[in-house]
Amino acid sequence: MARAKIALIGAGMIGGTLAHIAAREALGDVVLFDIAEGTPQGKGLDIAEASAVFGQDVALKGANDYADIAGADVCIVTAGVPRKPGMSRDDLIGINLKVMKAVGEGIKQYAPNAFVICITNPLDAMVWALQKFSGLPKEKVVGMAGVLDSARFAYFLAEKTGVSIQDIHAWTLGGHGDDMVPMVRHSTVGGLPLPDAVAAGLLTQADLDAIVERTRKGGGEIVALLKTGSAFYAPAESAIAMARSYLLDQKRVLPSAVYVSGEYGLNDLYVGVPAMIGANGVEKIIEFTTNDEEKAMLATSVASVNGLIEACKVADPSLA
Ligand code: A3D
Repeated sequence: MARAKIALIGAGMIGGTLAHIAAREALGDVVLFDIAEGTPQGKGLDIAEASAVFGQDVALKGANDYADIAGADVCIVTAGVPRKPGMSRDDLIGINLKVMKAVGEGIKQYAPNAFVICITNPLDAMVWALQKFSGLPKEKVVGMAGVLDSARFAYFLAEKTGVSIQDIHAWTLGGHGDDMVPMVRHSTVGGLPLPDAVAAGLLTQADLDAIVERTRKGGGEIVALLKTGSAFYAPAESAIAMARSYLLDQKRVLPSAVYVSGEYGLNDLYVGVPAMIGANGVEKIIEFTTNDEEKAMLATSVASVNGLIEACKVADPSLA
């Protein structure tokens, strides 16, 4: 059987890391596409040379022409600009919306059957716009944010409790902004929901509150440290988990920005919810029970996402 073809639209920090991981685990042949000349070719060649050491038979190619993504099974989109210190994700709309238009048209023309994972910020609005610009089915266009935000939540819980990261399951829902919703009652340490983990003395309520806050600001913490860009290792790992679930029909339930039609009482937007990803793309949305407090937090987060979508419609009236 032919190897899968993975097109990485954007060959910057996340794009290069995606290429490295995809090649190392032989998830498929990789095309790195970017408007910058030389960068995708250089990164592709560097990783191809590394394949002689890590021993996988995969092809890597750098490209500046959308024709090279033809027939891709998966497209992962990181094209655009990342945050600098002092910027919010929302400050990126002006530039990145134009980029999504070009990318959406390229995917529509050359890879209309692909499963598309958007990472470009502000995430929930950009994936919404990318789906519109590409015209691909909504279940085949998703955004990566929840896997990353939940990974940060899980890591902070592991660090505080000393429990193996493998035995922690953490969930964040809502938009990918500072008002995201870490789901405390649905997240577990060693099988214990977090309120029970506090009662059992694995961490204090103050620890938990601080971890929730740190999770919400997790992206900004890395931006402040790096100074020249935003996180890339954990975002790349997170998108690969989503691509793997699609390519291998794993049907993993991963918090993802997906198009909602009535789930959680929400309609006609992309927002982070637990989604089962398999060979057909988003195959099911899992609805957690939500109490009044969680509903209110979700409503605040959704209001932010809707605000970004409205800003996109103003910036590009063809989206209205
Ligand atoms: P960076 O290293 O700057 O790479 C972006 C690449 O996009 C550069 O190589 C550019 O040349 C390229 N590019 C710009 N315009 C175009 C275009 N029109 N067509 C093709 N390529 C283009 O950024 P990065 O890889 O660190 O981050 C990429 C995006 O991901 C940014 O928007 C970040 O804000 C976002 N991001 C999202 C998350 C989420 O969890 C959602 C996390 C981290 C970063």
